[in-house]
Amino acid sequence: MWISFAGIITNYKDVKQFLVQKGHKFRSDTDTEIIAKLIKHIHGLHPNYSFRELVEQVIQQLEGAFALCFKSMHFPGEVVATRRGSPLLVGIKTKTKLATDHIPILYSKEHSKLKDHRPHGHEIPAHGLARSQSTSEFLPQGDNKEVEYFFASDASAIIEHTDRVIYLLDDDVASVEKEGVLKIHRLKRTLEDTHAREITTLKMEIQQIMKGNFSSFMQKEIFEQPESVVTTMRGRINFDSETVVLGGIKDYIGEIRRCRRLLLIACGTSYNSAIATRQLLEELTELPVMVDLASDFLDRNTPIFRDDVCFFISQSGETADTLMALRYCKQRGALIVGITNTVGSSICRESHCGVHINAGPEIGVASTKAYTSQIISLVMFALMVSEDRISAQPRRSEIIQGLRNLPDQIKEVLELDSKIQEISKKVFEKKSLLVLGRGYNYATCLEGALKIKEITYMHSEGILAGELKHGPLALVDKGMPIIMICTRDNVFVKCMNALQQVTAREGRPILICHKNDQEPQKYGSSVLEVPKTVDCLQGILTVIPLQLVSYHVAVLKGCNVDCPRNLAKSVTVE
Ligand code: UD2
Ligand code: MG
Repeated sequence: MWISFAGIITNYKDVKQFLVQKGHKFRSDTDTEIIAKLIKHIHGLHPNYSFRELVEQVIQQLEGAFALCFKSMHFPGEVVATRRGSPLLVGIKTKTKLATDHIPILYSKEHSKLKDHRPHGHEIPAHGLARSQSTSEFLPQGDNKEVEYFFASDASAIIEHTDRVIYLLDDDVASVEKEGVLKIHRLKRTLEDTHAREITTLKMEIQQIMKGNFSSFMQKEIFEQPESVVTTMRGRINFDSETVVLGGIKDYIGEIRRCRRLLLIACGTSYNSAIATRQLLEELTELPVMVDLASDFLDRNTPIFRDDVCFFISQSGETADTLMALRYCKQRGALIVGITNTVGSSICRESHCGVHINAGPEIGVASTKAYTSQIISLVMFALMVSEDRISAQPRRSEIIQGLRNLPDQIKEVLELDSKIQEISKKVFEKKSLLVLGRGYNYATCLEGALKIKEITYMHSEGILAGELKHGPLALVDKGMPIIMICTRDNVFVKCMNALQQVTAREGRPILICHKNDQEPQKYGSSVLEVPKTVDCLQGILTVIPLQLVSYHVAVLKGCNVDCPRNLAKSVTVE
């Protein structure tokens, strides 16, 4: 059985328990496996059911939101796909024109759940068409009857193959049977049914479909963050019981708790996500945490031990330096944990275990939503490791509730967009831009400055506010553009101190601070107010304004936002 699954099965535990009682054995904790075992179970009860009928039975037992695609060695050459709550479409590619632009829906005769005897193969076609008629209509005209079908969640995945698609509705069951004919079935006829699914011709360009209403992928991805952070957490955090389970790590948690130290190794933005979470990892795991740039780590021939746990963070899972550092640590017997966005990537394959950040494909070269999802993945890891520490419970609870509110707060930050565009107009012609902060916001400074360098080609530097008096203060005068992050956390007083040093030298920083916090605001030339969250999550809300600053400055300077010069999405060359 081959199943492609997107979404979540909410009654997964009940179904699993039922199947275990029936004697089925499970190899994983994935909801994909319960679907496979369920269809196997029903097939055992009803060996005469067609593939499509089996799938119809399966989805009646499932609750949740899903898009599913099935193949089986018992039904060679057949595919069945269905959806509920998650998008699914069928792309159709033929050599010649199709005879029709709609496909009628076939209604299976009413049958109750798992009923034993039911008439086989009785379908009531819509509009009283004879069954053969309704399906043969769908074949391509002419001699070449070759048809290819593509099943995908999004048109962008198939547009390079065909521009003709059928968008399936909830509980539609689409099947391609042996003769290559596509049929769409529904179990029951309901009043609002349209009796046919239209074949839509996608008129937009590939890029446009994928970008939607945004001018670039980067902008789209920035604005996707209220949703991408949710998909990162989906199925992993239970906000009511305040439990966190990372399916890919849980079998290794004992070994991780007993380790000597944690090493986080990465490049660029992924490295910044390690900086962003280091403090929380130290706090919740009570382990020493080392953070390294992969290239520097390799240059140093760093000592690595069998009881080290090494994390390798990479959006693409192919970053060459990170991968080489992984192999170096693996050879020395350390436990290798991947944090990747790409299923099946090299880092994912070569790691012992890991977390898929599930941020969705990231196409813009400058990473945005992957960064926030990397942070959340590492935070979830810290929460999971500390689950058994009683003294950590109030802190864990505060963070989990913080994560729950994060999507709405990100939306609020995104509403600053037009204000940020105005601010960008004031700085885009400048030579340089300093980003100052400390504590949990230090990573935001590094990441903000990296975004600005990367896509606007302007010099920018993230500076730890604690280092100001050891050199960087010399840069400050009234002409130097500065962004400063100053939120109410345990380093707020120190930040205010740095802010005053800057203003004493006639610096007029753009401030990122908490909503309605008057104290820092009086020192700013302009202010970007963000909602307050738990200190260790604040960096997610403070980095978004900087992602937007870099985006708007790049647009104002006429730079290619998605493909900055000299840079590639996945850095696989040495
Ligand atoms: C899995 C399924 C998900 C859903 C869920 C239900 C996959 C890819 N994910 O998600 O679709 O069914 O279960 O509970 O099928 N891994 C590495 N290195 C990495 C990243 C991951 O080895 O860099 C491993 C990881 O240890 C695990 C597997 O890949 O064995 C899947 O990781 P995941 O994070 O997608 O796992 P999970 O349980 O959230
Ligand atoms: Mg692996």
